[in-house]
Amino acid sequence: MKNIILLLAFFLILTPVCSQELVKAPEPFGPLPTQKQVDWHEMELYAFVHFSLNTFTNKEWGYGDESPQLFNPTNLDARQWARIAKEAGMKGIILVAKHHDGFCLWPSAYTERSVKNSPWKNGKGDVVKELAAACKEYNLKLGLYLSPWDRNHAEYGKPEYITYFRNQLKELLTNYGDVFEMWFDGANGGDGYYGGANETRKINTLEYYNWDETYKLIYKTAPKTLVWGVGPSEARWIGNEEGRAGKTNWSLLRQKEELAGKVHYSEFMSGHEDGEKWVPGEADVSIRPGWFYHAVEDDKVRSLDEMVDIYYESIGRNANLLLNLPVDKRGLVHENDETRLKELVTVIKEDFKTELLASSKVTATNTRGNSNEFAAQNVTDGNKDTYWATDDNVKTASIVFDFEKPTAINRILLQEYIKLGQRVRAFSAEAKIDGQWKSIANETTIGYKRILRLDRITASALKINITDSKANFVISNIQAYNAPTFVRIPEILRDKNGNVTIKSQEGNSIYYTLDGSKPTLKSTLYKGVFKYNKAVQIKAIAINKDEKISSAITTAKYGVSKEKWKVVTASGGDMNSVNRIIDGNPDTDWSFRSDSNKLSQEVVIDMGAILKITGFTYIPQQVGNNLNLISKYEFYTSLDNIKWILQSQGEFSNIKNNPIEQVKTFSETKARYLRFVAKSTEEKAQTFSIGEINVIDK
Ligand code: FUL
Repeated sequence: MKNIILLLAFFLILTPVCSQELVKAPEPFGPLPTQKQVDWHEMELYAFVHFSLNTFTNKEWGYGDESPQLFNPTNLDARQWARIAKEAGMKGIILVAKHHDGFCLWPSAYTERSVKNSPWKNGKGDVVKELAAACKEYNLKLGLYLSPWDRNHAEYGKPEYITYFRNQLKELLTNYGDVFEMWFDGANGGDGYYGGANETRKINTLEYYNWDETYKLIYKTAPKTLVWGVGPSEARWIGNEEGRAGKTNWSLLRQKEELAGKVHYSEFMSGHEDGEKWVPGEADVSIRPGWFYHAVEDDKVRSLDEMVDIYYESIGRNANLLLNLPVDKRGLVHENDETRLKELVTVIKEDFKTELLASSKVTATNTRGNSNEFAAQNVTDGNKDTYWATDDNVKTASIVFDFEKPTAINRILLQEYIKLGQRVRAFSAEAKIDGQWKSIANETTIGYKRILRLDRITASALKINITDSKANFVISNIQAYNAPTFVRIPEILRDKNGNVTIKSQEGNSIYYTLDGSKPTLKSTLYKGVFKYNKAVQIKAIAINKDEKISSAITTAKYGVSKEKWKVVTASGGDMNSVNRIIDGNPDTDWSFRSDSNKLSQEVVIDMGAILKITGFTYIPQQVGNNLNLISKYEFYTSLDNIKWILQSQGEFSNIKNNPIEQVKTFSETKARYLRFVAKSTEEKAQTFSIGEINVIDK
């Protein structure tokens, strides 16, 4: 008997050991993430804070000559920023410690251009230190942005500046605890103050900074820091400032080619399937049009619809989301931004409230060595370290989730086990509806995380087919949800003549108000285009009658309509289409070519009546590839088209990366004629374009 027990014990111990030895884990495939990068992927969402002299000068890019005396927040509270980030489920905050104008938010030992020469806390303050403490208190990670381009520094462009830059890096990486991400922006070289030289300095980004050396210094000083942006970085820009990744998104990049200047940034949205290095995408976007706070944007915080789309098109497409919350002159995140962020979080929480696959019966057409260790059930066990894997060379397979009863679904979430590489090239989804399999999605990459937003279907089973993969594949997680119906906000458009159109998804009813009050079911029902050519604030909601739910509110503010506006003269271009710049539709544009001898080009507009105005806006071309953006401008007004007063001049900063409506304000003035002069273009090209010109007349 004793022998039998011993024998049994022997088999019991040996059996699992043997089966483990029989079925080996899949071999890693292709470039792999480092543990630092895996941890970074898992952060998913974190905040960006742009706050500097620009906040006080109302600029997006400072020229470099602004006085540090202007930096004077009345109520700076980094704990408020941290609280808001934490409550939104963010995992960290990246602070712009130095932007392109060279002003430092910490009292750097290497320059006088910092908080120490500002009135804030009598020059004794340190914003980086306050944020580091707040992050610690709220259990958030701290990241820092140090602009390589410095429009103030006298030696920018010379080797001495590189020493200065590296000294500052060392300060930031040694004095404030761990820095999870170091952010190096790509804007480099151009005109600036440069210690009083007031000139244009061009540099070759890849050569000038000697990034290899700079990176060595970073890793020696702070090995836990992940470096983003220019140089041989560990994470890449997503190629736009709208927070959107490509549907196909590889975490790989041909970085060698990129460093040789052979990769266009538009390729960053999708990465490179054959990239030799793991360089995942980070989607950055501001919750408002600009990166820095501008009071005129208080009512231009991105709509909830847009924020939800951004979430799904960044985190839902294998990218991290770096969401900017500009800090205002008080030193606080504005209430409107906080409200919108809370609304976003509420929607996302509701969307992912109840997971539906964990209780289903899971089967797969192939399981690596038929082993439990790699079984299909691992994708629903809630453990990120277990996975479903297929046999070597099995690059296509299906996994089926059978429900106990028909289940409504409109979201599917998938994750590859990225520690072994990113492999899946294509997958599809099918739902069993009334006994028939019906295709509901055909997609490409998965990566760390992919989320599909689908029309709601009610199915007795769900099937995911991996239809193309670089190698056998390794899936760690598959989930499904039934998110509440999201009624999209209506779109309000008003043309030149004051004709208002309000659009919504099919089947919804629209209600609107014209007096600034909140629209409800009792407000006016929209029945079709109506004319309203006076200054007005239109608010509208869409209501889904079947489900009795409404959208968020759309607000559109207009001055007097452009009914009487005419383009009087333009110095070039097609005069037949010039009215596109005043047709109320930013998506239609007009462009004109300048001849090489004449760099300034202008348009003169007659508003048909004298108006009191406090500013103008330029909407660049919105549709197309080469947007022919204007970078420097002058704006004049006149009562008689003879005597002109210069009201505003300067640059449209950052217009290339963020081609949004450019708002320029000035003191109230009476005007009938407007003269907009384009002094230069972003690409130094000869072609200029304008989507729309507006005035601020309220
Ligand atoms: C850009 C910069 O030029 C902007 O000012 C901003 O900091 C943004 C995040 O990156 O390229």
